[in-house]
Amino acid sequence: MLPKRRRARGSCPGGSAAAAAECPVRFPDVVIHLVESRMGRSRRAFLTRLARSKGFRVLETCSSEVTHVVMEQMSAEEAGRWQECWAAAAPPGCPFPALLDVSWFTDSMTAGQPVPVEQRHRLEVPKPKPEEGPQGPLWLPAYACQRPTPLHHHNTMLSEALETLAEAASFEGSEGRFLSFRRAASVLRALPCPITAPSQLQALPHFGEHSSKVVQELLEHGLCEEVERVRGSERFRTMKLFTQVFGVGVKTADRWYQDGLRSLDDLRQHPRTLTSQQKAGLQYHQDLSCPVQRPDAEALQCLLEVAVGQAQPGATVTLAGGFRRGKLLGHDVDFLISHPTEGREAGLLSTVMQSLQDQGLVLYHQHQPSRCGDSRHLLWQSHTMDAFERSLCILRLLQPQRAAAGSPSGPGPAWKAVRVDLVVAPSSQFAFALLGWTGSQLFERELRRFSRKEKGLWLNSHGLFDPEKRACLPAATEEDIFCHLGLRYLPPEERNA
Ligand code: DCP
Ligand code: MG
Repeated sequence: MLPKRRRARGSCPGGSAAAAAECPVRFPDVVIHLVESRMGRSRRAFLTRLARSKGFRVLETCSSEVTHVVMEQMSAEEAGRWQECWAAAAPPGCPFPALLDVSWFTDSMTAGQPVPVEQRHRLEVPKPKPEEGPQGPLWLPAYACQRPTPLHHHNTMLSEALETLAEAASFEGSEGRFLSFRRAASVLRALPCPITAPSQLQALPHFGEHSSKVVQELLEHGLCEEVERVRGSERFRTMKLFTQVFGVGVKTADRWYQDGLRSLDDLRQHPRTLTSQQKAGLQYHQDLSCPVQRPDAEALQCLLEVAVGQAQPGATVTLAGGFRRGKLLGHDVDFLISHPTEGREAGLLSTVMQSLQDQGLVLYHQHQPSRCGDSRHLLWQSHTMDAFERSLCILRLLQPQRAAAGSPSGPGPAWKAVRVDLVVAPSSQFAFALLGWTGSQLFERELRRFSRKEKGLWLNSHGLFDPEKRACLPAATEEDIFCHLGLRYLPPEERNA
């Protein structure tokens, strides 16, 4: 038998984790995943290194490649729930991996090779009883791109609390805390049922002590003191107000806050150097702070299609961002403009903007020229911003129904200001641009992290690069990209991470 607990450091026969990971794979048909729940993190790390040092392939995350899932001290019910969650997230038609007790693992380590799976190694998994709600630990894959996240979910109050803490952390420039809370909130959004007991969190990824404590407090008292304190604080409220202004990021908002500014009137009255974008953001703030509605997005698409079609016949306008994910409200509307013939998209945007200006529809716009050169070079650059030509606009959207007499909301202005992003993508990069601009932001981030860490591939809105082969992987559709990454395809409505 293997020692139950040993110090992770120095205990691996293969030396360091890096050294063990470099051991050649001797049994390519066997891919092991060790379930951390119950086993514990350090023991799992030890067993992973041990297996790798003996030439076994062990994956940190349970992908469709895994053939043997090894669990320790999990009850049959827990293993059953794990299997249900796995089935919900796995690609259709993907065979179930064998669910095995750690005894199969220890027998294999002793033998120095995978031993045949016998009945005694298999975990008995009870048939699910649909009338019983889950009470024990739930399980989900670690990366948001490995699991569907619908728009409407079962844990809104809990996820909103964690998102508040994530936002507050981002206001303090604490990237690590921001991501921890944001990832935990995203896990809650993806769960197939409401959380009703803290014990259900035990096996979920990204639930550290702090996030678990917040959820526990909410379940027990209906309120979390820390979250309430943050929401009521002057700092949080002011930072939220300022960062919602078009063109204002966390750093600028923080500087204003440190200067003692607290309201938009303070900004307007205080003599200071606002960028032209921020001036426009303040000028139209009242309209821009009201969410854009789906019919507005559809109306904008119609008028853009006309302008784009006139500028270059055959050119396309595709709705991206939150509205493509099925949201009914958004803070802006994101469109991709392209043409099936590569190169014909060049020059299109300035003609379209001129046409919109001639119609009196442009309240503000900032043009950013394309910084695309060699697309392979683009894959080496920072992940945060792509290099497509774009126009960040505030458009005047006509609202005939509001001006009409007898409108239920009474007479109102005949137009409203709406934030619109127009992005031009050449057809060879269109699938990557569409995937990158559909979001959600966390989904994109997780997809890139998954590509890099799990597949060794670099993904951004321009392409997918294999640094070993020094080659770009072509994709005509989003499905092609998921396929390159070995992921089950998730339609936009399931990317609301
Ligand atoms: N995007 C990204 N990283 C950024 C900005 C954007 O990955 N730093 C991608 C993902 C977003 C999409 O572009 O979903 C559009 O950005 P938005 O900020 O408009 O986000 P959404 O459209 O998702 O939300 P909203 O409804 O608030 O507009
Ligand atoms: Mg958007």
